[in-house]
Amino acid sequence: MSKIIGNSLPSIPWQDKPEGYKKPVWRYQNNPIIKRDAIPSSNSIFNSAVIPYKEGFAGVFRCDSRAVSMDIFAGFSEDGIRWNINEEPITFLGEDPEILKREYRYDPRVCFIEDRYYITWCNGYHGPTIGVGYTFDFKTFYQLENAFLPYNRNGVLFPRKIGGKYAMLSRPSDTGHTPFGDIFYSQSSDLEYWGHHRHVMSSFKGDDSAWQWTKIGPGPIPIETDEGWLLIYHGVINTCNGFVYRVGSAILDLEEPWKVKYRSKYYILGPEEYYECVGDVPNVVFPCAALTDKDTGRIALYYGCADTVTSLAFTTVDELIQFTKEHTL
Ligand code: BMA
Repeated sequence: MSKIIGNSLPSIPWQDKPEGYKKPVWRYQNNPIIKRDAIPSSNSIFNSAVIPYKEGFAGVFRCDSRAVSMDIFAGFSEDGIRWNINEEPITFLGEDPEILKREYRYDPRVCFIEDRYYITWCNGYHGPTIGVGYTFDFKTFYQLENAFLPYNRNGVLFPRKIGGKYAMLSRPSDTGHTPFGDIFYSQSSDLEYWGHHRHVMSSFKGDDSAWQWTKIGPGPIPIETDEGWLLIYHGVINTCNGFVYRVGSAILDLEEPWKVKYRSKYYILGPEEYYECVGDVPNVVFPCAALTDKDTGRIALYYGCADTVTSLAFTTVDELIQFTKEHTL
């Protein structure tokens, strides 16, 4: 039995695995949980992050408007399934107006560290880079310096310091629909200056695991377990019909997370359902958050579908760690 090192969350959204179902991750029956027009201005709501907050849950949602402007919005839920998303985007307070200028914001992650909720996102600053902010209450938000120079996407914090430093995974990119991409690990003493960069893993060039051939990127905040950090990530293959985004799992060393212990050859979730295959960008599943309950080992995974709606899927720490170890590359 593998163990989650973390908090109890008896109110985690949950449905049991359907009888006879063989795969390690199963979908919520009433997907998608957030429709494309859940707020009046939105064209689509996807690639969003949630976290336990007070008696319920809070989240930061990527809502692309009907002008197709990309921004992030706070939202709240009692059960993690039915969400009330603010109709106005997040505005950040901060010391330097240069940093507060908004170009675009997308694909947020939310991570509780020590005493506050940190938000990272893909932030337009003369090209995509990693924006960093924090909040105590999901009402007032403060923005810090961008973590890196452009171009970078998918900044994902670890939920505690490692080796005395804050730690972040990210995926250096280009200005466009990047046709490459590996995951790197960076460290910081103050969440402002990032360095001591380490390579974690590359896309996989080979038909042993071709779904992650073109590029990969970190997904939810890594889950601490007694076997290592359980990393859920996205992997992309380029096809004659464009990119296809799927989800994979890896286990990273607890104290030196740039060392990959196991990495699954098979994807754990791919576009199969109608709402994953059809939308503004077809054939995309893109995970940005996972809730966990240490008592039961349950994991609830939130993922964007076809760049249009948001869905929920379930697994357990046992299922995923066993699957990743059994089918490691
Ligand atoms: C990536 C990001 C994601 C998006 C994906 C598929 O580059 O822009 O937000 O879900 O492409 O379009």
